[in-house]
Amino acid sequence: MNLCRFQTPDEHEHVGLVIENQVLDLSAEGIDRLSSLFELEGLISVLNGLANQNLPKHPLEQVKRLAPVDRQEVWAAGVTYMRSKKARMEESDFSATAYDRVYEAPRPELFFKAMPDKVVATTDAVGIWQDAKWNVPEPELVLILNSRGHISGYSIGNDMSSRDIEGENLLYLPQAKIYDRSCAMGPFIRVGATEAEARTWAIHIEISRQDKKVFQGDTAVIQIKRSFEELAGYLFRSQSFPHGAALLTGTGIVPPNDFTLQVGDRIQIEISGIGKLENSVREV
Ligand code: DO4
Ligand code: MG
Repeated sequence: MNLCRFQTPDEHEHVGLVIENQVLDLSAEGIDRLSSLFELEGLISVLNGLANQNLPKHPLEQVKRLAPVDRQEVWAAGVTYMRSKKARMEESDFSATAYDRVYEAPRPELFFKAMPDKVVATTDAVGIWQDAKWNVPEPELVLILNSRGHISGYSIGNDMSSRDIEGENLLYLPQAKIYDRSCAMGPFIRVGATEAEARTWAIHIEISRQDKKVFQGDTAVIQIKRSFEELAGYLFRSQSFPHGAALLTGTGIVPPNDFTLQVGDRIQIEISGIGKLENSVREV
């Protein structure tokens, strides 16, 4: 089952349950926040009940999709795939040992990424820093966590990164990672899948420039070194999230070192159990 946030022409925000090519408007039942929905016990049976009611429907293609977070802080894990560790060790000489160590250490790398209203939805543009020379998308599985730290669902995220800023000095990581339009998420939140099922999913990215493919890459969720519980457990250790949190789980796809995004590029990220997140690129 897939949930989404969407906007109607009157600019009101709604919560929707996606059934085939239709969005069932849950706001008609007084459900106007995804974060509140994830606090419910027995979410799947609640959604099954709602699916059988005669709620207003909209064709999926005709609604403006919003990022599927409303009050959740967005965090990210890093260096959770061998590919990410190797790429980071290459981009920076004096930070190389930090990446090597964190990959093996009990404590994962976790960093703050975005407030929910700064997250870009599918079909909107992600941004590249105006003074960065080496910019890449990071296609990542997102864990949607409720206030108790339980996984309520999964989404697709893009942890946009400026590799030259990050590589120059590890202390610049927040600038390489946090700026306008540096995080995209969507198109849905997939609910009802177990961690074991999510670990069978494939991740695929394609980047095109003037309708020509300039990069494609693949990885598999099973390659993530740490369990989801371990990542979520560290995030919720000594920190509370009254509205829940979204946690990007790290990238396993890094384009070759001579690749950088350009304004106008199109990025498509697909995760087999969820769908496709599509964004263009603009300068910010
Ligand atoms: O340590 C830098 C960031 C790592 C990251 O974002 C990733 O591995 O996905
Ligand atoms: Mg990342």
